[in-house]
Amino acid sequence: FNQKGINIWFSGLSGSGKSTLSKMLEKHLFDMGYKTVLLDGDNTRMHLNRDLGFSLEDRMENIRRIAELSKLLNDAGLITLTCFISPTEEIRDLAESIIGPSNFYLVYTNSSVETCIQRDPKGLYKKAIENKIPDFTGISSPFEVPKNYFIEISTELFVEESFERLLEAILPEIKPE
Ligand code: GGZ
Repeated sequence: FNQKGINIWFSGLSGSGKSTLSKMLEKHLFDMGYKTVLLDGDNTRMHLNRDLGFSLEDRMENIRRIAELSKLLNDAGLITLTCFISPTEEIRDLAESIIGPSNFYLVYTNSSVETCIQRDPKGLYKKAIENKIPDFTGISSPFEVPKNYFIEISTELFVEESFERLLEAILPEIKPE
């Protein structure tokens, strides 16, 4: 069927649930027959963006490339799910302007820094607090809360509940014409 190639852009702190939610959503859409691509730091910072670090300048370039890639995939009719901290308004505005406002759905995964520190699945917050990782978002590098978004998901709730809310919001947007 003729699907709309849109982008679902997850923004939030490390450990705020971007990957968990986006993977659940991708699986659900795939099972419904949609063609999707999931992009995150794990599959892009090692390769396409391996020359980039975590200064605000490098994050901006990281997001610029991801948004350009998403745009190409969206134009080919694919639904992209992109999971990047994308910590500032300027960075998110850049992504939106490249992808195009009508195809850009910002999902803000909202967890407090305290909750993320408690979860800390990779031990990165601990290292950042000990000054072993510089420019760490939420500790030594800023995260600006998005002013505008398609949906805000508080990931302090149960994950199933968060996912159901997200799905309910997204499905009407991607219904084939
Ligand atoms: C933030 C960092 C940093 C620093 C390494 N700050 O939880 P993770 O490990 O798997 O996800 C984080 C990922 C963030 O990369 P993004 O490309 O999403 O960032 S941005 O959108 O701001 O460009 C984290 C890991 O990389 N990581 N060092 N200093 N996260």
